[in-house]
Amino acid sequence: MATLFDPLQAGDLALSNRIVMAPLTRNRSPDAVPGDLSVTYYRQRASAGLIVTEATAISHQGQGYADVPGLYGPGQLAGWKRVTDAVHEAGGKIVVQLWHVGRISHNSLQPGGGKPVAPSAIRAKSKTYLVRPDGSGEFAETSEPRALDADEIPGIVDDFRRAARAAVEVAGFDGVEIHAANGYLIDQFLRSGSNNRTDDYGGSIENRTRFLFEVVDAVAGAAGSGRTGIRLSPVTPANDASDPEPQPLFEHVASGLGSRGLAYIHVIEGATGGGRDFQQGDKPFDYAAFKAAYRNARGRGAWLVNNGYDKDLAEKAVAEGRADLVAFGKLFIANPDLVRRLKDNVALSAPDKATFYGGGARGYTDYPTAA
Ligand code: 8OZ
Repeated sequence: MATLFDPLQAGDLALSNRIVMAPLTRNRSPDAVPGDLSVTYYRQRASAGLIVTEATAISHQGQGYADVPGLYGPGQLAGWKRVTDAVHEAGGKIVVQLWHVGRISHNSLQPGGGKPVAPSAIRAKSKTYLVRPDGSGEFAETSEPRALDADEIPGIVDDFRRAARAAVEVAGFDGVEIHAANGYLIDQFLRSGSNNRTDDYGGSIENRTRFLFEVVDAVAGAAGSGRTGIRLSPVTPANDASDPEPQPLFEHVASGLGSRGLAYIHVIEGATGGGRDFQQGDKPFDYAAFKAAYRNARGRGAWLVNNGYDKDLAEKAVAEGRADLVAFGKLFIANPDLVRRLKDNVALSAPDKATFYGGGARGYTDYPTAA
């Protein structure tokens, strides 16, 4: 029977255990460049079987929050290279999460102060995080987006491709994770609540999933399919994501991914950071059927699950074969040596919410490792 502490080959990624550090936005990269503190933070957590970095913008247009990192400028890539070198020296593996926020942004963060872009000009009932000129943080309503012209879409796919290539060739990442979850650009195309297009990218499930598959093919072509994962959140309401019929939509996604040779599929079960049994539409989401759709389409990637897992639930999921890998978020914030603590049943530290977003070393690099 598999345990959390067994190694796993996920595509081209040879992982030393089944415990994954979930992507966690921390807003500590001024000018979108990860600095010394981020080098320390990720190095401290290198015993994870795999680190997925915080969401990282593929372009200036893909930015939606203050002080989140990017992958589109030389300083950003050099900053990340220092992070990947540190993680590799400590024996870890690290992939970067490729992010375009779409409508979850603010004019003040966009090139030329323009409107954020989206499948349709539908404003999200959601907030973003900005930093005031005096350095203090504030949550602000997301701005009204403009609908992308169909002829702008290939350029965004190219931005994903370029970021993926730079991530592995310049920044030294072991691979990339496509952020297709939590109500950001790819998810906005998927769901009818944010996509009322009448062209090839809207309407039918086939059309709403077109952008996702174009991005997957571009990224997998650039980084290598065995070094590419994808994150999905079939029912999350995060960032005003809504669709009354997630089951057929996400089963179509799962079967389309099956033939693409990806390293792993990362699934947020329920409401991101909230209830695991959260539901959209009139039926509970059937995660087993979703996974079966992937396997039936010859998908061989690792199945990575996330959301509210503790040691018990994680051990069960892996032992029963429901999952190959389990991602932990908040527990990794507060426990840099989470793998050892879970293995040896060492008490866990509790994370401090007040220091999740923004600030410096406090609540970021100062959580102790167990004696
Ligand atoms: C929390 C705060 C800001 C962004 C996500 C990238 O939900 C995020 C995020 C989370 O995927």
